[in-house]
Amino acid sequence: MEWRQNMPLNTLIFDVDGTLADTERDAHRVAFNRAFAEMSLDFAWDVETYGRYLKVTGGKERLGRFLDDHPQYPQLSDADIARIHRRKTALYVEIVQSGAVALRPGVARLLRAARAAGWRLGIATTTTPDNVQALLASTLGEMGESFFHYIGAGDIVPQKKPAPDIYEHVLDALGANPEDCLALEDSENGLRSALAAGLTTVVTQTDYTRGQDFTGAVRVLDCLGEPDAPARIIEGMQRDTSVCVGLQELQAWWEEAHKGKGTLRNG
Ligand code: XBP
Ligand code: MG
Repeated sequence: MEWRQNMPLNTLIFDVDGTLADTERDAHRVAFNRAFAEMSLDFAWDVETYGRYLKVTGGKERLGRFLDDHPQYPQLSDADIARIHRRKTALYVEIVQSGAVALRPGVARLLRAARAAGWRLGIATTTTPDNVQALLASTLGEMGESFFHYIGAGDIVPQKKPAPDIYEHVLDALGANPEDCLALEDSENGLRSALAAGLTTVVTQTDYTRGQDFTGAVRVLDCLGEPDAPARIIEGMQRDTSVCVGLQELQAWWEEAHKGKGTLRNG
């Protein structure tokens, strides 16, 4: 489309877990284990086990898969899993409200810059809406949610990441064309979801997602960085250079991707 060619990037869509904040190991995992203990379930997830089950997106789905793989434990109905998961959500919210979870480096800076520049902001996440609300309030203040024009979360779509559903849903709600947007993700499942929805994607990896296949991302970084503690580009053009990711960098990478340059290829 000719008219689109000179249109700048104007919309960012953020993943939550792993991208806005490093929530999995010390918040979600801990909340699951507390719920399991309260319900007298005879198992707990250590850091390594939880990391393996992160390939299953969605807390209820994750627990279901774990039980499928461990027939020695009592098999729970979907209703039981949903009940345990509701309790896990309440415990997660308590952890977040205690102030135990911070935004990753550069996230608040980038959100503020995007807002000041009039860009649209969205969230596309697999996690439960209550979790997102609690995280935004505890890290950005009571008005945290107002940074975002639309928040798409959890069971609002039939298929979780790596299916494109949640990104397609958020694009639809924002009335945005994928070509005008950029997604920020931390995981292979998230990247697959964003790419399948047609989005240029930047990955900020975590300890849990390091080493995953990020083919198709326009850049993979260790974080977004701050002026006094820049991020490192791990994969993609300018590899091994330091950068503090701002709107200019995102704009330049997005343009590269649109010109068919810059995205990681297999091998
Ligand atoms: C991460 C997930 C979620 C969380 C747990 O979502 O897959 O399942 O691990 O949250 P994303 P729930 O990276 O898309 O933010 O227990 O509420 O599912
Ligand atoms: Mg994630």
